Amino acid sequence: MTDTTESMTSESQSSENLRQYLTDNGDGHQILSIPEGTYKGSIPQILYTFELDELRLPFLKLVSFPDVGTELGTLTKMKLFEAAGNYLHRLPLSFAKCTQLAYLNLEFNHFTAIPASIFELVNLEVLLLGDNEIEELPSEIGNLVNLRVLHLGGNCLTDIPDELAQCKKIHRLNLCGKLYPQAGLQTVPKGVCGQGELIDLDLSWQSIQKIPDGFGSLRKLESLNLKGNHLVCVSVFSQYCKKLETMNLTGALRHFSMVPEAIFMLEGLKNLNLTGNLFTEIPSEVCGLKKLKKLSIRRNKLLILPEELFSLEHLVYLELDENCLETIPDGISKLKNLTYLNLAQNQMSSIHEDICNCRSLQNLQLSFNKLDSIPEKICQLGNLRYLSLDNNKLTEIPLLMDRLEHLRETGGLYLYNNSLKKPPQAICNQGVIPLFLFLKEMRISAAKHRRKIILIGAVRAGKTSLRNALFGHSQLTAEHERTWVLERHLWEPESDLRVQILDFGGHHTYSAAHQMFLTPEALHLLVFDYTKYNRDNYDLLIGDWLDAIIHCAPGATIMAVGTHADLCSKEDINDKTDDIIRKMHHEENTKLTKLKQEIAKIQTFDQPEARESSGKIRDTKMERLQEKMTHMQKMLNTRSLMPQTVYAVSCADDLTGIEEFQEGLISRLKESEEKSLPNSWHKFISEIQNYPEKILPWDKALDIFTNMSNMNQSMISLGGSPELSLEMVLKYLHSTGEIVWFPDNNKLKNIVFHHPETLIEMLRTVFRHDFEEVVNFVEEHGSQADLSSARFDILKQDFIKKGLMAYELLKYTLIHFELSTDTLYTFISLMLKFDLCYEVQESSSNPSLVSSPCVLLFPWFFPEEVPESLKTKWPSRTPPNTFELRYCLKFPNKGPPNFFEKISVKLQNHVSDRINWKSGVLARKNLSQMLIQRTQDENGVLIAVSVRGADLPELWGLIMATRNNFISLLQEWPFICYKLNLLCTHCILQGYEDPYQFEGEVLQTTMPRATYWANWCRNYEDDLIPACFVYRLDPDYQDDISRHIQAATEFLKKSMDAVDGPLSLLSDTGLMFVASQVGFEWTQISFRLGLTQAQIEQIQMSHPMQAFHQITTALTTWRDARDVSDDEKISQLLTVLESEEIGKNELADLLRERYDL
Ligand SMILES: Nc1nc2c(ncn2[C@@H]2O[C@H](COP(=O)(O)OP(=O)(O)OP(=O)(O)O)[C@@H](O)[C@H]2O)c(=O)[nH]1
Ligand SMILES: [Mg+2]
Repeated sequence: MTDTTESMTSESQSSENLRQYLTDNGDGHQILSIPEGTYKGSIPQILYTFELDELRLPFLKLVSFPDVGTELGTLTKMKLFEAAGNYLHRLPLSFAKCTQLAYLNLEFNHFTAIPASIFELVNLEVLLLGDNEIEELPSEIGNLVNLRVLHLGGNCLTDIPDELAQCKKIHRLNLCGKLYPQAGLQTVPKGVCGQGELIDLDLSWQSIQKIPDGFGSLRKLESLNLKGNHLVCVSVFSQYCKKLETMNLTGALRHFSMVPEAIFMLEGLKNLNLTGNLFTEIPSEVCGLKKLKKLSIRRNKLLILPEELFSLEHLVYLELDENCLETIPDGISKLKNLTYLNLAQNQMSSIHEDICNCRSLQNLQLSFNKLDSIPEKICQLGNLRYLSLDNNKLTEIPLLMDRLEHLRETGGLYLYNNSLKKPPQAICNQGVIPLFLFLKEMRISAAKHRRKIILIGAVRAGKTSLRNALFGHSQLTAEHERTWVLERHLWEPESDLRVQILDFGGHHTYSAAHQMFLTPEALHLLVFDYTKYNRDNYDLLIGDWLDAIIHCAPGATIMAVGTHADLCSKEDINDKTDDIIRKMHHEENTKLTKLKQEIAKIQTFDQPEARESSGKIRDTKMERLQEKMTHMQKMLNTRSLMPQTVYAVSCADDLTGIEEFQEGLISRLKESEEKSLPNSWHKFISEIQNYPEKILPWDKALDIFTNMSNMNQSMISLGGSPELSLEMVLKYLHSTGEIVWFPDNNKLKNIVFHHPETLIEMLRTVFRHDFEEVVNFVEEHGSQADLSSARFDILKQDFIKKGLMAYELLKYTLIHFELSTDTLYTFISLMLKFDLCYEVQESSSNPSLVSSPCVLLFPWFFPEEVPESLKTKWPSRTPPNTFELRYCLKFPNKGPPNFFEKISVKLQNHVSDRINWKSGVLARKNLSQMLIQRTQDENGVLIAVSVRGADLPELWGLIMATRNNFISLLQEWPFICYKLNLLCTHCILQGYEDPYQFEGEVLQTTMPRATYWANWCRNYEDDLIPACFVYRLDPDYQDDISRHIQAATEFLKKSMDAVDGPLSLLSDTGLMFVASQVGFEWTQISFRLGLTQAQIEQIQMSHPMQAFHQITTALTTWRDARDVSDDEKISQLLTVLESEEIGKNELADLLRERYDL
């Protein structure tokens, strides 16, 4: 290879090497950017043949440019040249040919003078020459009239030529001096003062003492750095620099002992750095800096801080380290936006608790002080990511420190070089994670107060948001986030207070499950939404929930909390609060009075005189009364005190009222006696919590209890025997919410929910609104539950549509819990105990369930719609030869919670063949039928119970059984207002619209002797009615029962006969009979009878889809509108029926025969 070819090859190779750094930004703009350190000292000459827009050659140790020779070749077309961090000290003259150059960066090189060629580059906009050794700025700088950014900082300039003022476009100018030797500018040069467009000026590390008047031209200045100067006068700033936002005066004010006031007049200032001066105090005028975000006063001699400092509400960053502060004044919590606070290296021996309210703090530096303690509440600073407390004199730290979750993530907790004993310094030195584990353990054993809080109230009341607020942060739940059954959270507001919070979902379907968890020992927070409250919905939002608490947890502590205070005016809140308190107390007083009256009433009954006349019946009655009285006396003795106040809070960002509420809450929680846990009990909790199964059988719990190695004998025999001692322990743990255990009977006692979440999860699995979508068949689980896919589908439909849950489906649904058969049955017993469901004894009406070992009915899942078959199974008129008895229970408001569902449950004992829907049950006993329906209107809730059949004693039996169920259920709510009426059977059988209503007491009274007929119906006093329509027919007490039945049968016959007279064709029943015989041709008939088309359409619209109703209405409308004699009406009807178009001759004949026409 010849020399030439060799050199050609190496040329093309180096060209290739260079080209790999070439990029084209798409629009033909060529950029060559050689990475730092790629070439050392020189670049291949081939570079000068490139045509580039941008050339970047940073930190390549270049000594000269171009490398060899003086020409730049085609490079002269470049617009940007950057060669920072090389060893350049000159540029070739030919550089002046780069006339298109707009950006030139030669920082960190070795220039001692600015190359002359640069002054020819009149298109330069950015010239960066910082950190060279330039000593002079020639007057030619004035040629560069397009300059916008000029950086000459870090050189050794002693003067700036006036010509600089010709560069009128400069907005960033850096003329900072060198730290060593301290340099040159004694004043702000004229050339600088003339820069009217200047926004950012750096004059740091010069020797400026005075600011000249000319400075006033810098009206656009936003940032000024005067660090390291020796100012003696600063008044001029506030006069001119109205736009100043950032000012650095580090070390520049050492001639002042106090921060000069003029600075505080810079109202627009956002960043101020006063570090490294000798200030001993900050004047109160600091409050003038209203927009300040960042303030650094490090390394001064500050002794105290003015309170006014804390009025700077925008402050985010505050550096006060390396001063002589001994304390910080009250009020720092006003700095709501503060994220960084540095107080390290001061003289503080304590810190004000108020700091714990600076909730935004992320970084708090307190090292190198003399702190011997820190406030417990520091643990509220939930946003803290760094907390340095090292090199102090701490002996203990708050036990709740681990609540500062972010410290766990960052590891940013510094505690070394203290004298820590609790926890030991050695543990603290291990790092955040081991320390936090240690703290948690320590707390569990040290907690003196263990309580359960129950958050209860209507759906969307704000319970979950309130819980979040208690945990120290506003976190409003989203619109769709509903609590599902319930959630449990551990809340430790103070280290010796351990609170389990149960947050209930307010949805109706879940409320049935609540009673499992309400206990008298718990503190109940009744939550409602102030914006939703009005005078008419007291019961819905408050009253009903109070009743539920008082019912399930008599004597419990109750506090009332209204949320959404941020959306209400003060007056509104006050008005509503007054109303609520008044109603709560009024209702409670009424109940108390009623209770006392009832007790007094029973006591008079109980007098010896009253006893004397007693027979057998009376004895039973007395017994019942006694029972009732005991119950009522117990109620009287265990009243919960009604809240005296309502806490109005906002859980939104402002968290108004939360602190006050929290204080009130904590003090209520601590009111109960201290219950610290004996060490061995604490060990027991840990042991059972480690038990790996989901449910802990009693036997196993007993095993653990008796075999604990360090359980001392006295503890085991505390209650007399290990079993009794264990019961004591478990009961206690249940009351604190740590476990769930129902010792009421031997069956339930068998399972301990050592993780209450398991029970919650199990309930959730069954009580889910999305059961249909979520629970699907999986072969593997199916075989474990003995369930085929086809059968699964059937059972699932039964559950979704009818609320019937077969044992196999329940087992399948709960398969993940791996429950033993016994445990599953115990869980069923538990649900039965709390009326969450009931067992269907006889499933013959549903052949698909016949083979199931047990079938449960969940009234909460009954279908909403009234079944289609009701109309035929229970026609609105009592059928012929049938008796009907009916009574109604009216509640002026809603009635007790879940009352209808419970009634539905109890009904199971008396009837079979049920059809259920949400507001009704149709059932059968032998040949008697029963219908119970719930309706609700503005007057309240009405529950109507009707029975139909031919066997009057059986009908009375059903009436009395259900009525007794009602009454015994209602005993649980002795204050509930209700009215029970028996409806007049005579009116019902006659089809009268508004049957007469007898007082409910008639059901308790025995029949007057030998009275078979009487005129007791006040609506029809002329009518004699059978006595057994009003008084119950009780075979036990009626020796002449057959005569009563005879009277009733006679009545039935008579009323049937009464129908069959000529005129009775025109009665409602008569016309109903006609209607039953007429079909779609009814409109024709009506038309011929004289009804207009409009009337017919109106009737159709008023009774859509109800043909029978439509026809009957049409016929009665005809009857009532015609002003002719009844005979004429009858004859008109017959004529129409027999007309050619209608041709209902057979019907006409039938009517003639039946009504004797
Ligand atoms: N503005 C405002 N909104 C709130 C406040 N408290 C709750 N909310 C909102 O009200 C709605 C209901 O709040 P939740 O906390 O979920 O209510 P809940 O009682 O837990 O509801 P359930 O769990 O469904 O019974 C949510 O949209 C919240 O964001 C409050 O104090 N102020
Ligand atoms: Mg909730």
